[in-house]
Amino acid sequence: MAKQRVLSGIQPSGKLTLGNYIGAMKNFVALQHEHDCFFMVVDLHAITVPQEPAALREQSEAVAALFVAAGLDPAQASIFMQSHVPAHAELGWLLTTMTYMGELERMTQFKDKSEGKDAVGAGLFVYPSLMAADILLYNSNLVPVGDDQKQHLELTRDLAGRFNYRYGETFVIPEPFIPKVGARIMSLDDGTKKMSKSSPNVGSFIALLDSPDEIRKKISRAKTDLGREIIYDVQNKPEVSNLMTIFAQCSGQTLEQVQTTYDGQGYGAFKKDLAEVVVQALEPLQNKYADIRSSGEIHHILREGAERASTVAEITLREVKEAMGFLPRAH
Ligand code: ATP
Ligand code: LTN
Repeated sequence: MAKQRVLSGIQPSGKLTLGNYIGAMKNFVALQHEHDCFFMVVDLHAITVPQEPAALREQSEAVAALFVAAGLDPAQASIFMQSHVPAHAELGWLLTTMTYMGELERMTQFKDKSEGKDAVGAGLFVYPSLMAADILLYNSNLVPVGDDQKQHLELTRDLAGRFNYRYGETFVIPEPFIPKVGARIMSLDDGTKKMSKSSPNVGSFIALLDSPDEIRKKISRAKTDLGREIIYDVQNKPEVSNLMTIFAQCSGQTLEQVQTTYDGQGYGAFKKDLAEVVVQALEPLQNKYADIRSSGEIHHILREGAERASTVAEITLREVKEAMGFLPRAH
């Protein structure tokens, strides 16, 4: 049987966080051996909010290098920049014309990111149609993402179904692949908000490239709930539950094991151990990252990835345009 196709993307809109790693990248790495994988740096998505050109360039290369540092093998998975494959922008437009305003108005990511701002780019609004294009171009079966992307995946499925209904069977309907534990790592300063790389408070997230001392400082200052028990109870103890999730994901233990170990102990001892667990989990990734950046090999990896991705994407785009009635260009 043919391998299932897996695709996902991460925005180069800031420094990648432990949330990106636990919610998404860890699964990219786990899926690469048994599946036909495409992982991209979604730079066209990042510009839906203003980006400074030099920062965008640096963060794009950094995210690609982090993919490899986290354990993605370019021989197994195609790693590429979204903007290197023009078919994304083109299918994005075609699908935008089929997306209803009402659907986009319901997207919570748009509501969150536009709230309180008076100049919001139209790209932020139509962003989910571009994400649908990213996924559908590759006939992806599985899309590993964190919990916050569920709604965008639902829209992608609806658009694929709508297209197939109007123009004939063209797209595969993708399934989200969301981890059971760690699908929504919370902010260190507010256990009810998602840890976000674009937060103005750097103390609210752990960046994958934070130094051991920064990690220790951020965890010691992380907000904790009232009381002193280490209990997993998301309703009543969101902050501690989040720290326990991070502990479990970085140590390979279950939440039950973490709770048993710290039964009867206070926050101080727990946080101290948690910092060391996170430092140790990130150490190999950080070392590998430094090697990859200094070798410059990422450019070669991205070139090969874009070639493989373009081959697949162009075939789908041609089929889509033909199905919709575009006049083919004569050779
Ligand atoms: P921002 O926080 O700046 O809005 P983001 O990190 O949510 O950006 P991406 O970089 O595109 O956006 O996210 C990449 C992947 O990481 C997505 O699959 C997303 O669901 C996942 N992810 C992001 N934040 C978290 C989190 N706090 N917990 C779990 N998964 C997350
Ligand atoms: N919308 C996602 C990033 C993203 C993506 C994708 C994820 C863009 N295209 C395709 C999976 C598949 C986000 O904001 N995290």
